[in-house]
Amino acid sequence: MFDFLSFPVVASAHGPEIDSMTSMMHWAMLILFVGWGSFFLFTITRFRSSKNPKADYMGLRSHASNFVEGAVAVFEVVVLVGLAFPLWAKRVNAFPSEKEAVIVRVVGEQFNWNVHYSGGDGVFGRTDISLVSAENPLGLDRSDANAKDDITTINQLHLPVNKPVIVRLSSKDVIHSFSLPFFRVKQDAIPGDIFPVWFVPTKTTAEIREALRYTYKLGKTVEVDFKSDDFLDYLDYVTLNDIVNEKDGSVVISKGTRVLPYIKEQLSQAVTESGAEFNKVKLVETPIAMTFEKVAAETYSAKDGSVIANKGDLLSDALVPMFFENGITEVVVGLATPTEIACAQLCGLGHYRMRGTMIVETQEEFDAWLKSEASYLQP
Ligand SMILES: [Cu+2]
Repeated sequence: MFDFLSFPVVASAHGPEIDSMTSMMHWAMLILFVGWGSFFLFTITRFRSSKNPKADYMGLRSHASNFVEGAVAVFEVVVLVGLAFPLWAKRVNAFPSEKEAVIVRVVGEQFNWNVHYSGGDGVFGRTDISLVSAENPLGLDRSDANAKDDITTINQLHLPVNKPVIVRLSSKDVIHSFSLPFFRVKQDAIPGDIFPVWFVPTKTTAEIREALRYTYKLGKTVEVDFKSDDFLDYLDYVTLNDIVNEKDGSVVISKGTRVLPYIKEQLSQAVTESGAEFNKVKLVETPIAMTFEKVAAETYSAKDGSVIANKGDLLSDALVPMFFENGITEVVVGLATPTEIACAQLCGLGHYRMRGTMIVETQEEFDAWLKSEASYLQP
């Protein structure tokens, strides 16, 4: 069932329990589906009009169906009381002690996640709705003694691995939902209320990236003449040589550029402005997913030993000609930010871009990040 449902990598302490619960629920629903489906088929066959031309006003005489219904009800009570309630109670009651946990406030708004750390003193500073502005989205009162060392970010949540986290969740405007798929966390953020959520991340972002590696292949190459060929047929391609205006030798489109509609516009503009003529351009088929928000999962070097991309470097279309020229046609990549905060409530027109970056790192890396953030605070 796990494979069939293709759960994402699990990266929190309570995650496996949620997964087995989800899996069990699917088995239970499958049993109910097959059971009720068979019952339905049985009744429409057994009581079809050709065999029962006249309605029987007495109805059923046996009590078998009562037992079936009773059994289904008992089964559902067992699933709820025996499995679902205890697991849920564990999630909402067994909170870690605040001394051991990292406590962070997260406030959703259209369309950002505002993150608030209490800083060195461990006490959150005063916030006031009248202080909310574009520069101070949390309305933090910096004149309050407890607020002086507080760290706030927009869409940047850093957490240490293997340490309990308590997120105090709220919203400024509409209902959002704080969703961390790898950590099996999802909680609605409701304006005017604060909901605590807790979990223990057990994998770092780097480990999750390592667990999710994708291989992309460069495809066929084609030579295209801008004058006669329609560029829009080549949206999956990247240029392998510059497109040069042959009249004055200027480069209009440099190599390593994805063939997107704006290229056509740029070229047509050059034609109308100066009657430009262009050389033919060689293109290589390159999946968009290969270079979109991806990092190299291995180090790739050119034939002369120089590095094209180090492991962990962000990939771009500009690197594609270098891969191609050095005979690298298969590139293993990782997601640049596999761990994101997603908003799982349709919260408005900009809902799709309500993504926060979440970085789970070692305690040392986390401390270093807090320190570097604190260095921006004015004394
Ligand atoms: Cu939202």
